[in-house]
Amino acid sequence: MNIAETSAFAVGSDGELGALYEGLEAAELQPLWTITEELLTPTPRPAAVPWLWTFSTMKPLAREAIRLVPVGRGGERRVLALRNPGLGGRPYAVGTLWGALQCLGPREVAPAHRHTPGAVRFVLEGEGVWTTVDGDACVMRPGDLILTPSMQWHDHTNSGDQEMFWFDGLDLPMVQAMDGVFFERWPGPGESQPRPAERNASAARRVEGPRYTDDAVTGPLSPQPSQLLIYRWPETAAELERRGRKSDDPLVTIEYTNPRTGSSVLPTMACALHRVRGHSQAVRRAGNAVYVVFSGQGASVIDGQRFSWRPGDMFVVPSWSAVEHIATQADLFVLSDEPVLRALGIARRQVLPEPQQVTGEFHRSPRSGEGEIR
Ligand code: 1HN
Repeated sequence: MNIAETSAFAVGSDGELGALYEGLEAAELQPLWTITEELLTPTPRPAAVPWLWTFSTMKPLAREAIRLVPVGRGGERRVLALRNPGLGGRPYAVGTLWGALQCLGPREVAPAHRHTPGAVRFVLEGEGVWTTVDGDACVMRPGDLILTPSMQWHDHTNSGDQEMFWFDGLDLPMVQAMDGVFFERWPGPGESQPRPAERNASAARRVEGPRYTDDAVTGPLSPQPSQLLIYRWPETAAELERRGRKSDDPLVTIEYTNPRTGSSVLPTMACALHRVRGHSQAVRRAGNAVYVVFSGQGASVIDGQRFSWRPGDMFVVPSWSAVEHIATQADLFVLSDEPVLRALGIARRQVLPEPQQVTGEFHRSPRSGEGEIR
């Protein structure tokens, strides 16, 4: 350690200071005045970078994985994780959220397990799969949102002859950061939960309260996940239509809610749907988000870079990045960690007065596999 640099205000002799720093070093103590990394940044500086994964790249690879790699005990799931290039090889979409494309081939079953991280699934393509969540077989169709709250047993069964593709979002990086990961395999008999007599029980059960709200939920923060596990696309679409007719905003947003509490669907993660029909205002938010394009073509400008997208594409907006969306008509599913920021009392949003200057186009070169800005 360079004593001259660290002792600008020090009053002791070099010998005394040297002994102090040696003592601190030996005691595994680090004085704050020698920490060069900026700890208190004026605004968030996420390590994750804005990024986009196209469905046209992911789907053929997923199909090859279906052909070549069986799903079963060990891997447990056939999942292609969105690995943000800013995160040093960790398999996370952004610092706090896992995002992935999961697929199952005809007649495949992904075995039952449970874990402390909670999950959501947003279905992209195919039919014939149901996810059994604590004994409730939730049938999955495109546009549906299915919840797998923390520590509920879950397995996926493809009973049909189609391949099926869906987006998985988990709070795994957050739970990992809290050193709170627990995981258990289904003890049997069999690898999956018994086939339930009843299907979609959570949706059939009468649950009072609205299933959607405008962006964002203002209800009480709730540690309870939603007991409703399925939010069907036709209901979501009807809600978007209804709210869209009442406003001429280029962006219609609804947040899926826990009908019993009015809070986010899971304690750690919020799910929303953006209907883009024009050019939305640029906004920043504290907290990270993963976007999944459900329908339509368009583009998002993230911190000045333009990301063009089509159905099935997935992209990320790291904390405090400015984002605006442009489309004639498109539906974007959005997963965020905002409930945690709200619980901590540190949620923030800022609407920018002007659209951003576009300084580059995000382009992932298929040959080198490198993302580049053109
Ligand atoms: C998991 O359990 C699933 O159940 C998907 O489908 C993705 C990623 C990390 C850890 C557990 C699933 C997962 C996961």
